[in-house]
Amino acid sequence: MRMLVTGGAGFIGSNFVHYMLREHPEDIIINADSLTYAGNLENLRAVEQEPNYQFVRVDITDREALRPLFEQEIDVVVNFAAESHVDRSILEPDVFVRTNILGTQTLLDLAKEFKVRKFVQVSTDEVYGTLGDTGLFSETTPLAANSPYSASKAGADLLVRAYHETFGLPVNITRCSNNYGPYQFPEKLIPLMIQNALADKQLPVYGDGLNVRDWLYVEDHCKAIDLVIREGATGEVYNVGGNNERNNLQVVRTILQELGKPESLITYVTDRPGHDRRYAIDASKIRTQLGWQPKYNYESGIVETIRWYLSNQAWMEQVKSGGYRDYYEMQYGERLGS
Ligand code: NAD
Ligand code: TDX
Repeated sequence: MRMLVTGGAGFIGSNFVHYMLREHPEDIIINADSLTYAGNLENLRAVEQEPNYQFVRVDITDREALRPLFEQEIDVVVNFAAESHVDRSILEPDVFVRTNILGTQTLLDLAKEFKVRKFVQVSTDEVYGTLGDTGLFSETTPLAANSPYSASKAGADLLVRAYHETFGLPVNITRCSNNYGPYQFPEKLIPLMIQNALADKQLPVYGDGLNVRDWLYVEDHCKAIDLVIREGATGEVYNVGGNNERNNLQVVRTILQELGKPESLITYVTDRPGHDRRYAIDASKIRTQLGWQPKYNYESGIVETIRWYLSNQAWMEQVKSGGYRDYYEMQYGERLGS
């Protein structure tokens, strides 16, 4: 199978590339990523020489630059490429609309033209909006996005649906809850708090710290996407989540305990505008219909993740200093004449 993976240099995308090369060495992975601030080829250094792996620097809104990739007879497109941070979407919505909506539409057009066998859109539980103290998001929960980020993801989901209904494009959409694990950009809750705690800096907790997220180890998300690629019924949406609801304070306290740092570092700051209170996923469809099961439990997964960041301080320093961005030039600049 020849697979075009977009956004493969980001957090989940790079974990997915590692997962697929390990689990399906017979497949060919083409990683198409424009390397925004969130794209980091250091994440993929260990696999860059693999004969069945190829990296191409390309923006998913650039139709003509993408075309030669589709001419290589792509079987499956998995679209991870996105602007993914809610706080940034509040400051700068434009780029979210451009990449998440127009970029997805560009890929859909090419997938249709080149008759790919499957298009998998990696979406998020945030498209459903927010929950109160009870209830779960199912695949039939109405879309009610609250941030420019989630609105752009919801817009993309509707386009994916429309290309199926109107043009018969074979699609699937996955909607996963919050992921944690290695290679997450340190703007997101868990790596940000780990970094601040290690440096004895304040930990900025939004609002009352009681917003709830349903945490899933990134590899379990990758496993779900792999299953959907191979066995997902055409046109279907699959929710993915591990029933690990924790409020933000609980997450932050676990980090402090594991690092032996005092709770006095916790600092309550002004809330995120439009801050969704609670996400929780009903994943019974993918569990019963495709037999998906998460492998990691939250208690051990979060500790493993904290230890990963501890033993990969060089990675973190490069990300924080922006040094990782030089890597592309060093590795590819001369070869590509850029
Ligand atoms: P990320 O921000 O870490 O990575 C995004 C990647 O996309 C980066 O490598 C970036 O360079 C690339 N990219 C951005 N704009 C691009 C463009 N115009 N053209 C080509 N590449 C571009 O994001 P992530 O956390 O790995 O999320 C990946 C996907 O999964 C996103 O679609 C996100 O909505 C979805 N998702 C994330 C989570 C989560 O908890 N992180 C949960 C559910 C769904
Ligand atoms: O400094 C912070 N302080 C804080 O209290 C940050 C960065 C976050 N938070 C809170 C906000 C949220 O309630 O922690 C929670 C998690 O925040 P993020 O890590 O920004 O994730 P979230 O907004 O839940 O969105 C994530 O999950 C769904 C991903 O970033 C999305 O890409 C994915 O779709």
